[in-house]
Parts: sequence; structure tokens; C-alpha cells
Amino acid sequence: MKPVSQDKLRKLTRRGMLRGTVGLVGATAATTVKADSLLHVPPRGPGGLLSATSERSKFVHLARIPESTPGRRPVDPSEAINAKTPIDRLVGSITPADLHYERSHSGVPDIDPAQHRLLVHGEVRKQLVFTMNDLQAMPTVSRIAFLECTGNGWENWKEAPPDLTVQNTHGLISTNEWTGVPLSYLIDVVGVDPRSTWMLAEGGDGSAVARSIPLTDEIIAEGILAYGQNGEPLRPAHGFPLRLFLPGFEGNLNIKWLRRLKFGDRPFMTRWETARYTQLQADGEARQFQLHQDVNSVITSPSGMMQIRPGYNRITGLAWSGHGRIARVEISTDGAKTWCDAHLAGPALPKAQTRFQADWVWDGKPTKIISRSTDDKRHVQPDRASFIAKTGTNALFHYNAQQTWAIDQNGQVRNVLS
Ligand SMILES: Nc1nc2c(c(=O)[nH]1)N[C@H]1C(S)=C(S)[C@@H](COP(=O)(O)O)O[C@H]1N2
Ligand SMILES: [Mo]
Repeated sequence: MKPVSQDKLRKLTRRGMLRGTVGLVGATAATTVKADSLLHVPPRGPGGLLSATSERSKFVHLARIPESTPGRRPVDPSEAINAKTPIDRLVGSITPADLHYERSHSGVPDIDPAQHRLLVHGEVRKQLVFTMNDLQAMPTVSRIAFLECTGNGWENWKEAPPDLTVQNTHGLISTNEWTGVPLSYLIDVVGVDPRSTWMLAEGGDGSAVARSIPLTDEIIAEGILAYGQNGEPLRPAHGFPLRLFLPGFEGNLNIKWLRRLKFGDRPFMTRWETARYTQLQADGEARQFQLHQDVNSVITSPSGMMQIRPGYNRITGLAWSGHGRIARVEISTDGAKTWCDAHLAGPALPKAQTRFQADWVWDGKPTKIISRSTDDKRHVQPDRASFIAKTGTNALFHYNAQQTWAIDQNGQVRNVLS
């Protein structure tokens, strides 16, 4: 990008301030130089050795946050149940596989793919056991899509701890490319009885996570028996050698270390959909099988615990919806009084995280910044007050209210409810 002179930058920022809007004005803080010269550019140097696999630069520090209970770091690493993605530090919309968030209920089993088997039984014409070789000989699909734990955002149900980062509040979502056998293909191979309306998927880990999955047109058309993740075999943490991947549906249904699919005409009512993963409503009734992940977004920069300066600041973040494509993201920099469209950067793929950005000139006065997304099915991300009015504060899952970041007079960014 061509550097912008200080003079022009001042004009741009003044224009931005006068209009009090956000947009893509192309302001930059680069230094202006007088001549075409390498004077300001460090010299070249000798290179290091090539290696079998490449590592991140020693200047780049990216790590997931392991958690024991929501918001608490485990004292003993064996107590971790979650590891959250550093979404404040990533660019674009794809999550590196080693930084994909993780939720494992009883650790990561060490499975030899040569020994692994998938049993398919119940209301089918042929009950079959598949090896990984059998599955890998079948036609494949690849799909870039997000995976999100239904617990993502639960820190802010009742209160907003001010010292949380966006990794703490929204780190249970990631976007990868998933490759495997279309569920519809497997259904044809075993000859699922048309009266089968549900499928039980069971994992091969100690906790035996098992979920009943309704065989809707959407799930049959889009489900994948995945063995590939970002171009390589699944990582053990994410289900090696085989997992179920259901784009747009709650994380828990995406059974890892998949060992069994059973077809039937009613839900199997496992403890994971009776005791766990139900939603306690405001009226005390519990809601079952709330399966889609709703439209959502969050500003990842500036975000919780960052410090900004008056003047030009680029706002960027991620938006997603389990119902389809992100159609629009709006941003408010005045505490939800006025809204402006953000720019969607990169592809807005269906059921994938979509990067958005906007230029902003901060006048140095305390304010609040918020994003609000809309998907192509016209779902609009709710503000917190209307979300809580509808759901109450007893629930734990599927929090998708707008996230507010407050900025004080020192430029310190904090998590607040609204
Ligand atoms: N077998 C099995 N499958 C599982 C789980 C598990 O603990 N065991 N966790 C579930 C939950 S709660 C989520 S959010 C996703 C997390 O997938 P990831 O760890 O690849 O991000 O896997 C789901 N599938
Ligand atoms: Mo989850």
C-alpha cells in the first residue's frame, strides 16, 4: 500500500472524526521517506537450516488457553476441559489446526487408525463395520466451516468480568477445512430405512459422548464423516482418525473418535441430551435439541485488555452463523446509538467465520464499541437486553448476544455487559 503523508492522514482522520463514522478510508500510520532508498530498511542476512516441518517465528507467540471450569485456568493441567483459540491474535478467517479450540470431556484417546472401526447398525438394510481404509476409498468432500462449542460466550450470561480478553469470552470457535465422506453417501451404502429419522453418533473416548442427530435434509446434505483437517489427517485432539462434522450445528454433536452410528425412528435420549446440553429457560422449563448455532459476531481488535491511543484505530473482528452466510456486519462506536456497515474482508462462506473491518478515529473520550451481524436468512444478532429478556439468565448455552467493549479515557478496553 502506498504510504499516506502525515498531512493527508490528518485530513483523513479529521474527515472521519467530523462525520463521526466508521468506514474504509485507507488511513495508515507509515513513515514518509524523502527518496527511493533502502536506508530505513534493515539489511539482508544469512538464513537458517531447512527442516522437515516448519515452526512459527520465534517472534510470534500464539497459544490456546486451557481452562478447568469456565473462566478459570487449571492448576493441574490434567484438569483442563477446554482450550480456547487466541482469536485476538489471528488474522484472516482460518484457524491453524494446532490452535483450533478443543473441548474434550475425558482427555484425548490414542487411537491406531489401523485398529479403528466404525459400526453402522440399527434401522439399515446392511449392518456394516468399516475400516479407515474402507472409508478413505469412498468419494470425499471438503468444506470450510466453523465449529463452535455451545458454551462459547457463557462467561457473560450473568455478569461481565472486566478483565476478560476476547479469547476468554469467544475462544470456543474455530474455522477449518474438513475433508471426508459425505454422510449422504454412507447412508446410501448401508441403505438407511426411510422410517429412520434419527441417528445416534458415539465417540470412542472414555466419556462415551453420544448424541442423537435428527436426519433433516440439511444434516443429510451437509454432514461429513471427516478424517482430514486443513489438508492433513485430523489431529488427535480433534477426533483422529474419524469424527462427525455437521456444519452450523452445536459443537457437541460433532462426535470425535467416531466408532458407531445407529439409525432409528426416535431420539436415543443419551445423558448428553437429557442431563447435559439442555437449556434451562426463564420459566424453569428445559429446552432440548436446540441444535443450530445462531448468528453471532465479535470485535477481536480492539478487544478486552487491549490498550488503544486516540486517533486512527482499525476495528476488526469475526462474524458467523450456523444458518448460512454472513450478509452484513454493522459497527457502533458510540455505545449502540448509531451504526455503520463494516467491510467484509475475504470470502463470506456459508457457516464459516467471516472477517470484517472498519476504520475508526477515536477522539479520546470514553466510549463503547459493538458489532452486530446479520445472516442471509435475515437472522440479526440480538442486543443483550432483548436476548436476556427472551432467555433469562438460567441458561448456559447458545449465548449470541452482541459483545460490548468499553474504552475508558486512558484507552483501556474492558469487557462489559452493554
Ligand atoms: N467423543 C467425543 N466427541 C466430542 C467431545 C468429546 O468430549 N468426546 N466433545 C464435544 C464438544 S462439547 C465439542 S464443543 C466439540 C469440540 O471439538 P474440538 O475439540 O475438535 O474443537 O466436540 C464434541 N465431540
Ligand atoms: Mo462443546
